[in-house]
Amino acid sequence: MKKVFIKYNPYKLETTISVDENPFIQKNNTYLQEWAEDLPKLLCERYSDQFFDITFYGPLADYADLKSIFSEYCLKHKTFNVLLDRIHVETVEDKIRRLDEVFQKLQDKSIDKLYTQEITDVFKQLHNNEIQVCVVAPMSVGKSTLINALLGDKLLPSKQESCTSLVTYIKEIDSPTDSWKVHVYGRSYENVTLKDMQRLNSDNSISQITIEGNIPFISDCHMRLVLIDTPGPNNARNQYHRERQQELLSHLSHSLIMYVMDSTFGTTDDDELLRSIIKERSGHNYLRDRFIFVINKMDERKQEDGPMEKTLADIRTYLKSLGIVNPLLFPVSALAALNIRMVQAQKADKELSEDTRWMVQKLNKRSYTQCERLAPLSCNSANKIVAHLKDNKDIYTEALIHSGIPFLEEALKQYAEQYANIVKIRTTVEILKELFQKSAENRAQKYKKEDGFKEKIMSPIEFSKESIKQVEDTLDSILDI
Ligand SMILES: Nc1nc2c(ncn2[C@@H]2O[C@H](COP(=O)(O)OP(=O)(O)OP(=O)(O)O)[C@@H](O)[C@H]2O)c(=O)[nH]1
Ligand SMILES: [Mg+2]
Repeated sequence: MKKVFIKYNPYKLETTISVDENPFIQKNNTYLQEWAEDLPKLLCERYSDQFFDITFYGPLADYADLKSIFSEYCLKHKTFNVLLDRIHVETVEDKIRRLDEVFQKLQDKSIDKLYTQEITDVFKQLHNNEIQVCVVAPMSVGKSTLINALLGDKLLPSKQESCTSLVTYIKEIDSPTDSWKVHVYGRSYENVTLKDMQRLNSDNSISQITIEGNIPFISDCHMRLVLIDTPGPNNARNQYHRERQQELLSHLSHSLIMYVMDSTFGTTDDDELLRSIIKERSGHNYLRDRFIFVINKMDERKQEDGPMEKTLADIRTYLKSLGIVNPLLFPVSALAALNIRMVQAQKADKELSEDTRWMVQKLNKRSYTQCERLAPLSCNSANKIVAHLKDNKDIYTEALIHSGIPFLEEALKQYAEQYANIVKIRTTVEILKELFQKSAENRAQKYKKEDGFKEKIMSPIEFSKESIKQVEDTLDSILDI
């Protein structure tokens, strides 16, 4: 029997595994779930043993996943044996409580007043159970179509040329019906349709709206998903709208960016937009964790484009050059998924039904357009989706699987249920540290300028520096387990 010790810190994305006190695996920058499926096999191969006594030092939710991975392996390999135990670590709730204590401390005004409002905003976001997923891409890559596919409804306007001109927040609410309600500058309208949305989209006086309704794939999650549709860059209607869009992008500190590309990735438009978003987050660690990349329009691939793996590898190299290592890439065909769902919900007219049937046949026939193989999900999750959907056994469901959209939905669900709070805690710590840094610089400058008053202001500065240091140490310890 081998004794295995696994220490996993999801806040710092660090995993250390030792066997009989000798180092075995050290992984950074990935969640445990992304690779732990291979762990039983790795252990058996490396140690030629079938019996492991494992102690896990990490959060309960991750322990539960590890347990199910090992149980499954035991079922398939009858000679494999495992004992599993866990050492308790601070919970998400404990960490949020400690952050609240930091917030209380900050109220004593020893920190620069200049940043008080920003700090209040950061804490508001920490406590809100909304998860914002901001969909960003150059023009016409398929942002609105992708959101429609996730909603299973043609609600957001989309067309071949530049289309979306306002920022739309789509909030998941518990709703007994599948109708949508829109809020525009203090007014609300029920039963909103695509036509209403087209009208709002072409109204020059509006730059932002909120829609509420049932987002089917995530309706049983305790966190509230908010999808944000944005205009492609250069598409915001006028200077005012462009500024609002810029403002939005710079205030997305807590949101996940779902960045959409198509086969033209890396063009000037893409480059500029992505670089500007990355710049907003520069100085933040864990950059990779702030993005999901969606590679759309896979249905348009031709055989001569070569294997999809090659395209994804090229995108990985491109993103690495921008500082995003090991990104999550989901190849999809958003339009096909949307149309299939319209047909399945009997919302498609004759023309759309015919087009969809043709699309479905194409996706089912051409293996080089099929996305499910390359979705970065654990085999377990992927198999569950396929098994669940395949209950239907019709050609539309088969094509829906090939569209890759159900896999992206599962990843968003897992993010909401498992990772969002961790990312929120980590982001709160990072932003607070950044604000303190700025505050310290600000004070140092004041100190220089007011040279003549050195004596007078010396002690408050020293006091403040010390209290900032204390807060920073507490913040660092919150990211430990
Ligand atoms: N073949 C194919 N076409 C798609 C897909 N997704 C979107 N499109 C088409 O691409 C065009 C642009 O789609 P939109 O959803 O309007 O793109 P957008 O990114 O929201 O565009 P803007 O709002 O103008 O920035 C439309 O004609 C869509 O039908 C897809 O998966 N496959
Ligand atoms: Mg759009």
